Amino acid sequence: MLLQDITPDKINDYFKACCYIAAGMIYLQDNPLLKEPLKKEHIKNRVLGHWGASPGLSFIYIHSNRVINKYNLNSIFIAGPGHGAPGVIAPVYLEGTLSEFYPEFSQDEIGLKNLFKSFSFPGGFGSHCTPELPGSIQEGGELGYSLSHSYGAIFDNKDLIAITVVGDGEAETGPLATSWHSNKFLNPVNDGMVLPILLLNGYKINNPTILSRIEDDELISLFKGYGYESKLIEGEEPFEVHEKMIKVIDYSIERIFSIWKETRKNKSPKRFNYPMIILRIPKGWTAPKKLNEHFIEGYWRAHQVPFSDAKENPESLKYLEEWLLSYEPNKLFDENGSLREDLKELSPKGDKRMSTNPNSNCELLRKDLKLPDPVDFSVEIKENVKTSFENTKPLGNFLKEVMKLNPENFRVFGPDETKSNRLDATFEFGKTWMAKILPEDSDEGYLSPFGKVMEYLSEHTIEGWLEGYLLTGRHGILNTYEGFSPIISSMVSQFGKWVDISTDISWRAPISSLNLLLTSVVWRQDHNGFTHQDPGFINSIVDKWPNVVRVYFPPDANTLLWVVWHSLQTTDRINIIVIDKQNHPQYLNMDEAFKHATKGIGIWDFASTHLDEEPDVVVASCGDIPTKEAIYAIYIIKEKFSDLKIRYINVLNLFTLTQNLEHPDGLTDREFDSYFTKNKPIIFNFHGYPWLIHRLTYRRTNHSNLHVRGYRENRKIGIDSSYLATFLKGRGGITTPLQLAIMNQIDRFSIAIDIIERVEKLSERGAFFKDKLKNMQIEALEYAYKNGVDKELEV
Ligand SMILES: Cc1ncc(C[n+]2csc(CCOP(=O)(O)OP(=O)(O)O)c2C)c(N)n1
Ligand SMILES: [Mg+2]
Repeated sequence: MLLQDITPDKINDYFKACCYIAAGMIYLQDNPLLKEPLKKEHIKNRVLGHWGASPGLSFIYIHSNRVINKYNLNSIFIAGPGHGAPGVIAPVYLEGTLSEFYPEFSQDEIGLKNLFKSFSFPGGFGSHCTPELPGSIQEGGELGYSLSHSYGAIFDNKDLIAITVVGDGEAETGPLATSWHSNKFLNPVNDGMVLPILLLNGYKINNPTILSRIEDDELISLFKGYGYESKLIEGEEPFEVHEKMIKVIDYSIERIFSIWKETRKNKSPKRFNYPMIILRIPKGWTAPKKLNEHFIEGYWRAHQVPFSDAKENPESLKYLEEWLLSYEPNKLFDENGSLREDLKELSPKGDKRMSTNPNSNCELLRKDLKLPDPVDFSVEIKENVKTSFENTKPLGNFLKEVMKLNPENFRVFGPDETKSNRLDATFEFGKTWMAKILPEDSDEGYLSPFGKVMEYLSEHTIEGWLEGYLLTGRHGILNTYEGFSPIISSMVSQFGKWVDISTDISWRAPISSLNLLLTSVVWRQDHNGFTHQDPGFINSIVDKWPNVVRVYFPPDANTLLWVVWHSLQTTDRINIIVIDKQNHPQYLNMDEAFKHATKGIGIWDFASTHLDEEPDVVVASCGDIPTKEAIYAIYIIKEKFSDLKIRYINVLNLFTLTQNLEHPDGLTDREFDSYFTKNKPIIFNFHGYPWLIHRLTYRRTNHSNLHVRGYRENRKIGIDSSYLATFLKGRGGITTPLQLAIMNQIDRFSIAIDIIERVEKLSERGAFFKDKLKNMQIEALEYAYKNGVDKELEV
């Protein structure tokens, strides 16, 4: 078909076909073409779905198809209001993709019937743009991430245009609000483009939206301030809106081309007011205006299912039938239920369809990373335990090399702490920045349109960017302060759900794993204090999808290198890596570190005694700082009680603690018993909240002898009546590292005291020494309060 033949008439017929299918999916289980009068048995037993967003989504999809054909675009479609899935599923079906992926949804009456029935039905399509929907890279279940996902998708993706529908309700969320500024990181020379389309349908579930109730000039000014040249289209009469949309979307695409032309010719990046469309149409457009006294079209009542009682109420059934017939299905589909031939021409063909664009299923695009040898970045362990190093520093050098080897498909993301987290070696490739640059900016790490480290103080936005980057076939790592990682906990959870479902879908290609480095940890918030102490992120993630989640606590710099090296090679996972950035003791050379990282758990000889004998006590730790304290405790104890048989176990892979039936990395009970014994006391020094270790191990044979120390929010439980109570002043403020450890009883003295108390043969014999340990604690605290720093302690 020639482009001039694509008239608003045809577009409107296609739109009607989409609306009919979207409504059919919500209501019908039979009689898909309404060839016979609508009866109650044709209505689903349970009508579910969201009508309100659907027409707007279909409308934008069809107009996107038009410009894909006209300009030969490489585009994907991102539906912010993903709950309007019927509005996306309908055009994806009509362009033939669903039938290719799922033969039961054939292009005929039976296929249509199957599609209608399967929607929001057990085992069928969900009510959002779930991973089962070809072309989707974001479900849109939890609102707020459409724009950050889109920007993530187009960074380093030169020709891609992500057509992104932002719901006007979605736009009220914090994550969406911060993501408009993503354009300050977009370099038109190397990056693709996002075309945001704000779907201003006026309502959320039950309320008007702010953006729909401010004046037009305020709205336009708002987006101008965000760096967009927005064009407002409005109307209720479809033909009129089609005509306006044709003009505005053509303008937007041509503007994108002119930006590309201007900047790419001489590789001269600059910032523009990027095109954006504001589409003010009624919510639930094309539905009946009113039912009895209630408004439907153009009101929040259109959000979900307007005639939800159609099965029981003959009057509603009649209205529903009238509504569905208003789309004239008999004129849109042929006798067999296939879309009219001349309308089929409107959709792009092959991989030009947004539903089969390779970026939305990155098998062909994703390339494994070229990785340097971690050994080249290792710390030399001159003297075990006494060698000290900043744990994350070598990782920075390693990542710098990863960037060098993979300039087009690897990025480092962080809110604003990449330097603070000691990863600033990566700044050699610059920090992405399209806003103003001042001479002094080059002082430490330079800002550049071509930079590869992405820092923006919105944990949500950078997380969204990374997710979008991964979903379109690339790789990355995000570093953040551990204490603020819970900000993105829900987002990571949504991503994990996506990945979990995707791994069950045969046609979905694996994506690179989401790697999160949590550093500046709870135990080292010397100058920030209580507000920066929160190891809770891992609690929110450990209960989820064992096939997806991994949690690593490398004890030192060399193990960290191996953990990251490994994580960057995995797919379809969320790798959480927790380690502090400060100077800490180093334990393992690269060979030992490799073995330890591979096993995930191990007995360390230098910290144990009587290695081939049954131990009197097991001391275990997980996390770099608790490991340091546990090892110091062992050194203190073994010097005093040389006959005591101590086994020290370091847990690097948290999930080794769970049973192998519950997590692929879990130890069998036999292995666990062999490490932790069936009946000896275990003193476990943990990085996070102690209950987590109990939860993971509650079924293990020796659980009743497991005593866990960990972070307790500095609560005084167990301490308030003890000798330490007098020292626990200023809980919310500044603490020295040892003081904080003592307050939570993960310090070397508390662990040594624990050992004495829990080992029967020491409990009485060790009383005097225990007393001395208490004195040492008191001295340490006195020293801290007096001098503001910890006393140098002899190990
Ligand atoms: C973060 C989040 N909060 C609340 C909800 C519940 N919810 C689902 S749809 C919706 C309204 C969305 O309105 P809008 O983005 O304008 O979409 P549309 O009007 O097109 O349906 C809300 C609040 C959600 N899905 N995600
Ligand atoms: Mg809305």
